[in-house]
Amino acid sequence: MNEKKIAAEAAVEFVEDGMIVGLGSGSTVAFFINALVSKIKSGLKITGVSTSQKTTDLAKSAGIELINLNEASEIDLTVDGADEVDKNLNGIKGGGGALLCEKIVAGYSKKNIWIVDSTKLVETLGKFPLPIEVMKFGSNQLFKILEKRGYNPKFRMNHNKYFLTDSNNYIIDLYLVRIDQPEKIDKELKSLPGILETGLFINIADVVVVGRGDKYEVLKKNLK
Ligand code: A5P
Repeated sequence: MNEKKIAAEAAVEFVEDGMIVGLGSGSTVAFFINALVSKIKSGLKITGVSTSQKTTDLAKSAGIELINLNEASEIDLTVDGADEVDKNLNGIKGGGGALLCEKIVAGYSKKNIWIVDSTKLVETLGKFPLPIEVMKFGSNQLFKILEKRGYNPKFRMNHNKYFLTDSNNYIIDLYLVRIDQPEKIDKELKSLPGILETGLFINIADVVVVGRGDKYEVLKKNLK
């Protein structure tokens, strides 16, 4: 069975009538949108807030009503994917390049649920390259600093051109291998001029729904 699909279909049960729902980005969220549409067809009423152009296109073509973040009174729940999740439910996101808007929407959501397949669970974050969204302006200077600090940066490319985010910025992926202190590196990176956001999502997910084989499990923060 497709574990992403299983997790996505399980997460739909967290959506209640009348909610404003943040819609993350990526292939797992695409399954979630499909599952949500089935519920909408059977009478569920929700309004979506998208985190990327791809999700906007998908949700619109599926007939989901969307408003933008500025128009939303509040976001009841955001459902998003992740690239890695550790046992504290901290994660790396941004494999698809949507991390900046994903983090903004998550930050203004009352509850955040991640949907992942079981391969995304890790002991320590960092095997997945850490994406950072950076301003084009001065990005070569920033790159040199990241290299000097041993963070193995690589500009993300798309068909021999710089990959551009929805906000027209660059992504630099950091090949760190392991991140023992996510908070520390997040703080350090954010202090560097030109870094708009990092793909480290710390203390954001309240619940992670993991597809495992043909079942799913629900992980919750210890303290919540
Ligand atoms: C998009 O930029 C990412 O943060 C995605 O949420 C993440 O890469 C998960 O993607 P998949 O669901 O495609 O694995």
